[in-house]
Amino acid sequence: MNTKTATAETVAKDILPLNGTDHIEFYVGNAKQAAHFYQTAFGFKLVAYAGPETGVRDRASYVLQQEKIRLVLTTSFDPNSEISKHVHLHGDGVRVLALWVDDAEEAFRGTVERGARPAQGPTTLTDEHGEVKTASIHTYGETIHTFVERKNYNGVFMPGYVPKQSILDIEPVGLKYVDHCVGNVELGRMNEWVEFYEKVMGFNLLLTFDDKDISTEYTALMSKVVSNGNGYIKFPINEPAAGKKKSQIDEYLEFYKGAGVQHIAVATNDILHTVSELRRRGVEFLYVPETYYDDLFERIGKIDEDMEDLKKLNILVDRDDEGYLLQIFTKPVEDRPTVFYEIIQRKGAKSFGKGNFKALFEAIEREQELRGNL
Ligand code: TYF
Ligand code: FE
Repeated sequence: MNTKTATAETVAKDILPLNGTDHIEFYVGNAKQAAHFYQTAFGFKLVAYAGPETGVRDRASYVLQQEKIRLVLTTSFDPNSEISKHVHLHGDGVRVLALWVDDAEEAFRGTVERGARPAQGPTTLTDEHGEVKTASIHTYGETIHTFVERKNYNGVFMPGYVPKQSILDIEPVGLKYVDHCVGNVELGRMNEWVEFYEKVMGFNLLLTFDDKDISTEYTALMSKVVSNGNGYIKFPINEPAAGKKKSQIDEYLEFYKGAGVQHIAVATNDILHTVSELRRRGVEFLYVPETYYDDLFERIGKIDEDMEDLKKLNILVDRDDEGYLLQIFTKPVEDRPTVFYEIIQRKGAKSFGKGNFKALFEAIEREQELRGNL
């Protein structure tokens, strides 16, 4: 009875109500070319633009959308800007994980009061389509969270952006929404950031993976997954663990020059279709040996998909108490071994594919080895 009361109280006072991921902004060296890649390879549509033609003198931003997923690609013309410094240090990478809220001012006030380091105070942007309020706080590395309140806004993205359409007519690949975003943090700092999400953001610890769960013969990592009140936002946080050789997390930290976003998992309702389209369009995926499929049926039992189709596309499967999931991981989408994507289809499962960690991490290690980083 006590637990029930406690649960009801916890649900009743979600200290930071979030409606979902608003957008993810990358700072990049060449936004025009990156926008082309996300259109032709990943099936996103160009929907909005800001730059010199719209009165913005020092930068260009392209907004890409597929269903609920919105990516913003920003480049700077000023070598001394924060954007250019970010790109100089990290290469192309995620600067903003923007969260959709009903009250940006309150989200900012509350999180700062609970210990968040402010990045930008509440700002109101207006144009003929209405009003958007934003405010930002720092998280791990140089990554920030921007709270976006867009109550009555009916423009294409935000004030300051104009609608802009793809030149090419490209079919989407079936990507639906952001399932989770993973951060890599420095050795020994995972718990600090888990605490930040718990205390400052009101998130709950969902899952813990220690080095025994996920160490391969060579490398190891630790991971904790935090999630907000309604579960729409899930942030796994990884830190390197001592292994026999350099962890994949160490490799990321070395090349990203610090903590940052490691992978963005995007959901689909039809992973067979999505992955065959992505492959046809040139997206490269990690390779898992065919032996992975030898005992798959014994491990996960009966599933809707044809085993041969999964094997052909190299899609991984895992089961938990509630159902199963299908997932696959791209190679890094930059020259540095930093950010990559996960394509995930959930069929009841709420977990993250623990049963695939060994096969997955060995696949990553083969790539590390080719890069001379193992
Ligand atoms: O998000 C997750 O937890 C899974 C597993 O470097 C994972 O996608 C964890 C670490 C990693 C790659 C995948
Ligand atoms: Fe993941």
